[in-house]
Amino acid sequence: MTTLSPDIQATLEGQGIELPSWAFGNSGTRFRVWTTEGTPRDPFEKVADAAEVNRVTALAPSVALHIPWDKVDDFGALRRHAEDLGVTLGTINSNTFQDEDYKFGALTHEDDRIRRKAIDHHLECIDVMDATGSRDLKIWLAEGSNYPGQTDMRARQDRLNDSLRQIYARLTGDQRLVLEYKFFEPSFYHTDVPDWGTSYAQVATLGDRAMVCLDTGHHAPGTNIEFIVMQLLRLGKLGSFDFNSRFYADDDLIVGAADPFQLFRILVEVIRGGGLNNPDVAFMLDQCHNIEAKIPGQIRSVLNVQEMTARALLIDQGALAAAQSANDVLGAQAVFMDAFYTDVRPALAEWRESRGLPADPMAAYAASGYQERIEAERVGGVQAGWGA
Ligand code: AOS
Ligand code: ZN
Ligand code: ZN
Repeated sequence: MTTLSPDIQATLEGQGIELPSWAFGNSGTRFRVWTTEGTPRDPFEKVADAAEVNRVTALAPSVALHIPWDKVDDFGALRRHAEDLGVTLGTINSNTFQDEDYKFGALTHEDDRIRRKAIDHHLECIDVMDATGSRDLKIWLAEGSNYPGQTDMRARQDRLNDSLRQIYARLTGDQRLVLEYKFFEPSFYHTDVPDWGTSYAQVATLGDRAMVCLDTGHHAPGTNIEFIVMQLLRLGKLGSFDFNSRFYADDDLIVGAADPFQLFRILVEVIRGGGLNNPDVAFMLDQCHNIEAKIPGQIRSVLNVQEMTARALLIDQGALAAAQSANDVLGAQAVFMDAFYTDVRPALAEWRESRGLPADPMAAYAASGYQERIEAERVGGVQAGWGA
């Protein structure tokens, strides 16, 4: 059996993956939102479910919130509730995609009233961050256009920059702004932040506490995502990941399910570029569990990240560097693939047990009775956000 060296164990011990509150709500596609028994009825129950993932894995110490989906009267109470359950409240995600006013843009809108409203929403999100103790404000913008000639793309970049500057100016202490890019959807001709270059160009004008968020589902098929990871880490501008996997578009499926090798390659660059415990980078999931059980779906997801991280840490870096310097193409590739093909699951199970955790977190959750309890207790759970 493969063993994990004390160095690898120490690195893995520091690993933390933030869970999205919306992963615990009902979700679906534009055709149908499916319901699941036991779905949380409010943000307190979403946080409780996230804490359950952490209880059996010790891998998920924080929960990201989405405003207004997770709006509560007393964010201090939500924070205490999270802390009582052994987790913290993490990234605050803004929402400018469900209001009629934003049909033609929000932070880029030509109409000052609407742009002001969108900026104010972000300022409110920072108020929430003050109450929750969150570090990051994550901005994903659903704006753009559907037809060539429809809009002045350049003027929109200028308005976006002005809006972001106003939001950035409200941050205090170690708070940060992370700007997520996506090359399509809901707009199909252009989006205002389509790629890492645009996100970088925008945040670079703001200051050190403005960073890029990379969602693994937001690239054209065939894109070398690990190259982007490398470049952003090299530039000191990778602020966060939204991990998920995709077959076709922004599928938001379980990370590592569609292409485990891509996840491995990304984690190799994370390790190369400053390490897994790099304080600049927040590792988050951005997933929805349309048809599978939600809490086990999140457990499976964080375990997938842990397994691929362990494999990436197993690369014989000395042998790889030697092969690379010698331009030994096949030798270098063999070293790389040896690590990828190593089954680390038995070693991870043993290591978990040595730390007082369940060897098999999926089985431990299934045996815990938690699922049966929430199915009995919760009636009328809410969907992840759409229409909520
Ligand atoms: C949208 O495609 C993005 O991935 C965002 O991160 C979004 O806010 C999140 O998926 C919740 O809807
Ligand atoms: Zn995302
Ligand atoms: Zn997305």
